[in-house]
Amino acid sequence: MTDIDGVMDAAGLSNQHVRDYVHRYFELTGADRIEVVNASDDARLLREALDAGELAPAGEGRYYSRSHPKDTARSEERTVVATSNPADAGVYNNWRPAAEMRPLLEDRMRGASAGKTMYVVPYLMAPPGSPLEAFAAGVELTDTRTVVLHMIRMARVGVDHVNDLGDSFVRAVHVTGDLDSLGQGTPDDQRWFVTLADERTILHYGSSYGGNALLGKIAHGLRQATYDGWASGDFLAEQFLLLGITDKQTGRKYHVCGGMPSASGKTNLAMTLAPDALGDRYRVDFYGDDIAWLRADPDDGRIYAINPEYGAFGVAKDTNEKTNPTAVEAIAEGTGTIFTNVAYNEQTQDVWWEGKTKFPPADVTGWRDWKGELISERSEEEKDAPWAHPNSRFTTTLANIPNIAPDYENPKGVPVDAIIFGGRTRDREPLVRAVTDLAEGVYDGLTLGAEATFAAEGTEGVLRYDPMSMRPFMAYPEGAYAAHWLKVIGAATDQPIFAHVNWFQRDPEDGHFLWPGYRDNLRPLLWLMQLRNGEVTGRQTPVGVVPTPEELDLTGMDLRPGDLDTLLTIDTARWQQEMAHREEHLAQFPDLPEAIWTAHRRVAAALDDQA
Ligand code: OXD
Ligand code: MN
Repeated sequence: MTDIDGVMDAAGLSNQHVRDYVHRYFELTGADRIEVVNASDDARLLREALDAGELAPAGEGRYYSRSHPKDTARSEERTVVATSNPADAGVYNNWRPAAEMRPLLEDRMRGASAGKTMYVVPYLMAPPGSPLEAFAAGVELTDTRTVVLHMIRMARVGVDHVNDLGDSFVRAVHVTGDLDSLGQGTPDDQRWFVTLADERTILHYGSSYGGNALLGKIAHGLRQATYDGWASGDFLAEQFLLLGITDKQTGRKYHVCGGMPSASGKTNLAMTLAPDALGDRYRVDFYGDDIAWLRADPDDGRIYAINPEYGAFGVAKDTNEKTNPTAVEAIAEGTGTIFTNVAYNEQTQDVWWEGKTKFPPADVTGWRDWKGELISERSEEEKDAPWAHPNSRFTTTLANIPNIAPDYENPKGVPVDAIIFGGRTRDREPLVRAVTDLAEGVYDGLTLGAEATFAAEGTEGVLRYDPMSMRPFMAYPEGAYAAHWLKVIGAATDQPIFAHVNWFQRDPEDGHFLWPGYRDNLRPLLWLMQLRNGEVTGRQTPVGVVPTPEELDLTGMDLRPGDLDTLLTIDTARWQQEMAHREEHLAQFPDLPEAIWTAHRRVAAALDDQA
């Protein structure tokens, strides 16, 4: 018999509610052993994982892991938000009754950790002392050691975060299951990833990868938190980046947060630096690349944001010196980074992914792809297959990011000057358009989307809408979500400005990107700050305020003649088409606040006037 209480005593885990919860799931899952984890256990757990072959060394102080090949990504179709109130059903949250899902998950989990250790991981998803701390604590129970190592990088981990909390922590249970035989992606799929939002309980079964398994991140930091933010009326939890810009000349500091659907450059923007030509004047600080929690502060009437995470779980693909130099430094040797599902060379302990360098290593000796197959033994048909999985990742703590903001742990968070949305659109969306009205800003977020890139994703040129980039994390109905946005931001007397950005416009003739992107993306943000300060006026269009060509600081840039004009032009006819799609998209959401429809109609009428 495992002496569970003895282990918890020895670890100083004194919260009786946590202890009862651990007992219950230890018995249910049938684990053999139990261990309570603190961040200081990292070095020992790394050694154990290396000895067990769960990790391989990837140079000094870096590690490599492979997931099961059937377990490489989030699985939206198996992800459910369950509560006891059918009125919580939305369009995107795959709502199911809690009374149905809890027994279903507990059945799957029963005995499924036999022979394994149950790791008890107490964590905090906020800087300690944050006004939102009450929503941030959780205890993950997991039967996979590499999940623990990821949690130590992605969240603040230790018993002190939960000992004094009574019952107010999120119960987050992760059971891996037998990944060989879960019928992933078949009609007999056994996996379920469930957030029992009104019970503040997360039950995930059938994966050991990413957000399916690191429950502090997406399941708690987004799904549970967005529900808590709504239920409490206190805050918003969004899949947002957060960065700071300091004007060294004036000493002013600005903060920008915002959402972008996947593959729209969010991580690169979050970690960006100022372009060389503007580096003497501006410094960019990193706060977060994936999640922000926002609240109105009664003291100064501003919106404050925190990044609840402690690390970055970044997509490796295309990360290199040009696209993201700060990430390259943050995952260098000595950083404790864990790479998952990239290519690995067991002889040199090197890692590689598509886009790390222009071409893969010429000498393929020792290289294995993400599935562990030797590149040198690939057949003719396999020879062009990617070496790394497109969703391969690096996991590193925030402190490794070279331009981490000095005040990133400030419990209060930072005041937000602008909220931006940005998709990947080849035409129509200008480089930047500012929206100064709250309802119109929320409307813009609700109609955010990315172009369908493959036929399988939809019709070419039609957006796959991804409201606020939260489509996979919505936890309650979209109408209520919009109303909650209006309420939280509306409570601020000094509100952020909204803007829509697009780095991906292409020339209709030859397809070249009109804007170089990457570090130059700071320039439209600087213009936005000037607009907010009243230093520029821009040009009013039916869809917002766009810069005049003279207002953008293009020092050191070499844009092709004519490209800037196109970047700042509103194509009224294309916008009118888009308005019809938007109407259909928004009509799915019953109870959308009238203010959102009014904003939609106002934009539509302004476009019609211009046509
Ligand atoms: C995601 C992530 O899946 O950030 O969105 O991991
Ligand atoms: Mn994300």
